[in-house]
Amino acid sequence: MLHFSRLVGATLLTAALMAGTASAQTVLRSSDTHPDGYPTVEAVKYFGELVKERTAGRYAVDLYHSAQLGEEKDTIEQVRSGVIDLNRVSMAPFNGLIPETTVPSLPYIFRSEDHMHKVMDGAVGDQIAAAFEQVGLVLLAFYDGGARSFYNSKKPINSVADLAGMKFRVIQSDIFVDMVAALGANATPMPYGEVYSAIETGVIDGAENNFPSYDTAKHAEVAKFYSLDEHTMVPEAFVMAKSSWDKLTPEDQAIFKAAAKESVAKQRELWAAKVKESRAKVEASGSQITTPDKQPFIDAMGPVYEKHVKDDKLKAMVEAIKAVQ
Ligand code: GTR
Repeated sequence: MLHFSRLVGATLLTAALMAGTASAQTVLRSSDTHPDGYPTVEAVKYFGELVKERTAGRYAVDLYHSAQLGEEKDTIEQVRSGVIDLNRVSMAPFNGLIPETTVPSLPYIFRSEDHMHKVMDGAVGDQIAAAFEQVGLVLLAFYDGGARSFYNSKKPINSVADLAGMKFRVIQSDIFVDMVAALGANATPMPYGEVYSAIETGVIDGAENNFPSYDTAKHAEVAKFYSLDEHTMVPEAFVMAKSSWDKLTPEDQAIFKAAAKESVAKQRELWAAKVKESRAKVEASGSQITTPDKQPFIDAMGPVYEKHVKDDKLKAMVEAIKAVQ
């Protein structure tokens, strides 16, 4: 009897505690296409820990990795409409929605990773971040996405001419479609999750991405030829639904901003290590890496700039980026 009442008491106490926690804590759902352990996933988890600690548990982040909430384009709609609170996505799928995101997605716009960091941490980065508000989002952080290069199942690529007539999956952005066309190849935009089987079944010859994606999405298993042409260096975006953001007090908004900023430093560190690790891994498993001369690739990009950098605002942004030393 004594035992029974103790048990009931304990159960009631647990239930009360759980109810207390549930009502006091807002759990924010965040999406990422990458698997657990990927630098962007780990950076958002770190952000969540900081937020939880600094709001004394009033906020927590529940991260759905591996595209559990859908492919990038769909999750962008979900976060815009407030169905999910947070999302970590590439900036390229925003190109059609937010003109300012076009600029950092342009081929060979950045001279180096260091140049990209200086731009995104400076005035142009602030301008791009502010533009996210146009589509109902608050930009919390830009993360590293490294340089994207072509890979394929057919042959080593040593020059622009080697790409002629080949079929590549590209990320869902017109800039990428036009870039591939300017190089004499054909582009098919498709969701990330469909790329592996599209290469395996020969629907496409290859795709383009950084080493960590090429490795963790297992594309290296089906496309052994990786050419380090490094055509783009599109930063990743970590965004929050404006509707969720507006529910935060100004003090909590400051906590979120600071935590996001700290997660950037963490992500950059994790990223640099992951690029090395993934490159070593794919080389060990038989990928053949070629390093074509980049200049002819750069020279072929005129039509892409002409088509996508038309108005004065974007032209000024391109000039401002070039001026950053
Ligand atoms: C990766 C990026 C993902 C996704 C993917 C893709 O580099 O981190 O967010 O955009 O590329 O090509 O779909």
